[in-house]
Amino acid sequence: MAYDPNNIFARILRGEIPCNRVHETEHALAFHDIHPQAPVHVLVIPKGAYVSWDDFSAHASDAEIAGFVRAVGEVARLVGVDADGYRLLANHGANSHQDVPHLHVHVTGGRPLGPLLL
Ligand code: D5M
Repeated sequence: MAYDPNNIFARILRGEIPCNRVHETEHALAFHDIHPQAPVHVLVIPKGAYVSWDDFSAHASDAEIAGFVRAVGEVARLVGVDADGYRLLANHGANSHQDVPHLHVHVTGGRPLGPLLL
């Protein structure tokens, strides 16, 4: 899938649309999900133009990948879910019901989440 430079997260990265920011680094931006499904529901996105985890892992530099992965861990600590546990989820493509075509990792927690429902 080609990257759409006007997807909503690209527009957030360009500052055209506001977000409720949690964390920002050289390689990543994190903000609260607009439709939270748990007491903590934060999205972490890379700053580069990658559609999905598949695209990112194939094409991003090692520095971007390391920076992004670190940022996810930092977000979990910043929002206070590291001690009790949290779930990471990234949707890829049509079968996963990926809505926004810019890679994002959902960080959810703040309550027992139960087993992963497929
Ligand atoms: O999840 C896409 C997620 O993106 C979904 O949980 C809603 C969220 N979303 C959509 N627009 C916004 C804005 N503007 N701010 C914050 N969160 C947003 P997916 O994995 O693609 O199904």
